[in-house]
Amino acid sequence: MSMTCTTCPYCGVGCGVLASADGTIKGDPDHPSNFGRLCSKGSALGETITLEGRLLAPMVNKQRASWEEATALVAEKFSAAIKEHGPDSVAFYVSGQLLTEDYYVANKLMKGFIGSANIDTNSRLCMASSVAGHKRAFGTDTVPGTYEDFEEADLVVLVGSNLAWCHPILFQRLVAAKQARPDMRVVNIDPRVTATSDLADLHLAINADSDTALFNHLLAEIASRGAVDDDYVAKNVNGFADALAAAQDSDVSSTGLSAAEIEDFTKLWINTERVVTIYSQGVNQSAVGTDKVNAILNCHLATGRIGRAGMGPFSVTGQPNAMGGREVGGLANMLANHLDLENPDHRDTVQTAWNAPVIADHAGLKAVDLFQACADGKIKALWVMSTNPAVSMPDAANVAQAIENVPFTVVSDILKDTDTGALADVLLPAAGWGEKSGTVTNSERRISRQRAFLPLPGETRPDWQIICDVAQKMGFGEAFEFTSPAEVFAEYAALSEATAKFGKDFDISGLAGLDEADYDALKPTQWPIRANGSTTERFFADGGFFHADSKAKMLPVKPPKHAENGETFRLNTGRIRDQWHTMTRTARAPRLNQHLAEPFAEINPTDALRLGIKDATLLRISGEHGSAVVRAMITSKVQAGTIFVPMHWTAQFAASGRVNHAVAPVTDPVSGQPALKGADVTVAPFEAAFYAFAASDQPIESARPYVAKSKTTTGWKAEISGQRAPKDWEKEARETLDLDGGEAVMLEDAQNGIARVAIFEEGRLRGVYFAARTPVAVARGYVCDLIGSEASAQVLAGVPGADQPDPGATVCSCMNVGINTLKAAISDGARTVEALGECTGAGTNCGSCKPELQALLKDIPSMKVAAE
Ligand SMILES: Nc1nc2c(c(=O)[nH]1)N[C@H]1C(S)=C(S)[C@@H](COP(=O)(O)OP(=O)(O)OC[C@H]3O[C@@H](n4cnc5c(=O)[nH]c(N)nc54)[C@H](O)[C@@H]3O)O[C@H]1N2
Ligand SMILES: Nc1nc2c(c(=O)[nH]1)N[C@H]1C(S)=C(S)[C@@H](COP(=O)(O)OP(=O)(O)OC[C@H]3O[C@@H](n4cnc5c(=O)[nH]c(N)nc54)[C@H](O)[C@@H]3O)O[C@H]1N2
Ligand code: SF4
Ligand SMILES: [Mo]
Repeated sequence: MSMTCTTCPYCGVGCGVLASADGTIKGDPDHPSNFGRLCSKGSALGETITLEGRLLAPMVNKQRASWEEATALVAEKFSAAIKEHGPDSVAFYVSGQLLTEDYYVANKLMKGFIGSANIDTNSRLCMASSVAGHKRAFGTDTVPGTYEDFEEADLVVLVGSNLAWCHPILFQRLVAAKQARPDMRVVNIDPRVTATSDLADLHLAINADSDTALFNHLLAEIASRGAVDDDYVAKNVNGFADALAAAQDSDVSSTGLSAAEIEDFTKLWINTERVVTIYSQGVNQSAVGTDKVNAILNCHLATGRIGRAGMGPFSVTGQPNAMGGREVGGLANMLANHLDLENPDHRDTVQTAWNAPVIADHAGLKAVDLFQACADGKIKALWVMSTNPAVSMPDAANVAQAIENVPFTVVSDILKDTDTGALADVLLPAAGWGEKSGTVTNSERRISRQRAFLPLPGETRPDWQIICDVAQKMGFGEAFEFTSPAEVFAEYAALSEATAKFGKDFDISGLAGLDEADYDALKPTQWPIRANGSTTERFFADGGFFHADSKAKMLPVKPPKHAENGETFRLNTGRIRDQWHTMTRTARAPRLNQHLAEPFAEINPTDALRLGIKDATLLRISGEHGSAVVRAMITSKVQAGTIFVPMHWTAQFAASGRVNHAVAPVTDPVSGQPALKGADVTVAPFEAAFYAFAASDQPIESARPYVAKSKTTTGWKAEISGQRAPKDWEKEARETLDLDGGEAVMLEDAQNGIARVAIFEEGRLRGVYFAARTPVAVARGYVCDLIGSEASAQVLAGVPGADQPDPGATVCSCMNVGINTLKAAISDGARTVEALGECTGAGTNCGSCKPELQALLKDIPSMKVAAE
């Protein structure tokens, strides 16, 4: 079967993928992001392209409608709101997962034809502080370097980035570089120990939000130890003295680090010329995120370590097209092509190029304010595309209510049932990955093609086309008469020709005039691509910044005071290795549900002891506006007084585990980015009367207060808890498993609150239900594998017989290797990740679990070695 060359739809690494319609997926050996490798999520893409759960036709008020009816209604409602209440009464909330062509037309419609800048994106929750920090320092939103800089650096500092799980292929490139050059040093700055910390020579568990204090200290030491590049600063930088004064004035003790740790870091940084500082959401998602970004940029500017091989600050982007969205101007405070909304020349040029009736002349509402305006009744029509704000926004329960409060809401998604889609008046079926075509830009400014290799299912349409249909029905026909993504891209490149005169960093005028065939054949290309064919691989080595005087600006930044938590906890949130955001795609792949199958909180042993929380029991996290219930994972990886909870779970998979219910909508005053890593919460045990584990060949349903479901290769499984134990366990089991018929075999010890039910039909096991007063000990993988087979009542033992080993919780999802298998291999003498791979297969496919294998090797006291 022929393979189509496309790009992974998940993270901002932007890996090249070879895909075919039968679900075969391979890494593209020729793509400069990944050279053939894929991580666990990329490798499992073939399992996520099923049509199960897909939205295949437009729906109006939950009834099937034609495209004609649905788009006419959307156009009519938006036009009516604009006519009656003005252009700022409508809004689009879009996504860094849209393709550039989708994003371009959405932005054009809102800013140039509706005449409002009320188009904001989930990138506000993701990259806004980096964008704002870049603009303050460089005069524009530029990522100066390239991925090769990671490999060429002698020191890589990872700040607030769990690269091992969130940008796995970049992490693997870093691991390989460090293996090849063992002198390379890696520092990881994160309040928490993560899979990334394992690679680090130095892990700095700083207090939350004290990054500015640390980098200010570094700047002061750079100055006092004579490491300033005076020539570079004199020629290319403003604001040095003020920034230094602020740095000297700040107190590094708020980091909570020891003097020795601080000195190790300072010496390493100052004495290593080739240093790359990679940063991500631990920096951005904060009420002081923009200042943290500038504190980092200050150190690189003061030393002139920017834009040269192996040197520079590097903001790694989260979503596949976070960068493309920034380029087309998809944020409420930006104009297209890195131009400024406030600049009349910029506005004129864009308006003329678009031949637009109007052009927005003031910033629109940023995400948190946008949903507040929905709650306040100021937004009369809202269109959400390719994002799930009812889950991913802070204060999510109120955001859901705010969306309900909007008189007319449209949601474009690929799925029928999402938490946000449930609130929509109109649901529009979008074509998904593999079905649509366009471009995305990765973290290193590289534009790659996504290409279709599947037919459009049902009545789905690509997002750009849906937007153009509505624009045409609103009366903006000519400007939206595109018939292909290539035509959209051609116009975008032509706009770049018109805006090139402003001399901005972003320039793709060299791609103007690309025809369909050229577009189809477009190879991964880094911008700028200027009309004269020139490019800039790295920016700013010789200055050339984008402020009026071509100089960069160092900012005086003040760290926030470190507040002791007292009774409250600091709630840190983020990601796990095998799920993507609100799980609409990754949770369809059973192998991705094996790694961490339910919402949890990492909590420090001292806190757990104090609160009376035992491992694997449940705890409740309460914020000002709402709460969540998740599993306790007791570990000293998190500091006392803090907990870490993943962001992924939704009403579809674990309604109680929606962590954003407990996160307050506090934002950074400069960027408007929410402080998703720093909510104040209280933590208490959730008093469960019973814990249950269920597996069925049917979807599991339960109204109990804690239910976390996931798909398996044989059906579904769930973890369930309640505060009152049922009287009739068989009835409870049958309802939960959705199995009326067949024969139930039961084991009950009423006195100890233990009940085990297995349901058989025609000699096959259809479902099991294990309940106990304490967290149930069952070999989950083993039991799930038996569903649908001719198992015996022996299954009620919950563990395999002595002749069959229990592999334990999955560590390697590609090769399906469990922790017990790995531990056994280690006690049999495996001492390296490679040796573990040879005897168990773990880590030999995508390699995403290698950091965990490494951690296991470190953790387990080597009994064999002692015996030798
Ligand atoms: N598997 C997977 N990969 C993904 C995604 C996914 O959903 N799943 N999403 C993608 C997207 S959109 C994004 S934005 C990226 C995010 O990628 P990352 O930013 O790497 O991931 P996070 O887990 O959100 O947060 C990173 C770390 O910040 C730390 N942190 C919290 N507070 C602070 C602080 O005050 N200072 C410092 N220095 N660190 C702090 C947290 O402990 C956490 O380990 O991942 C992308 N890749
Ligand atoms: N507490 C906490 N909250 C967070 C974060 C955190 O670290 N902590 N991180 C934040 C960050 S960085 C981000 S990026 C956001 C992500 O949060 P969201 O963007 O809300 O999450 P996704 O699950 O990626 O949502 C994408 C939606 O688009 C749909 N979709 C997929 N493909 C297409 C398509 O081609 N067209 C259309 N129209 N729809 C499609 C999917 O089914 C899904 O419903 O979450 C933010 N929220
Ligand atoms: S690192 Fe993984 S998720 Fe990210 S683009 Fe590459 S294959 Fe996709
Ligand atoms: Mo993100």
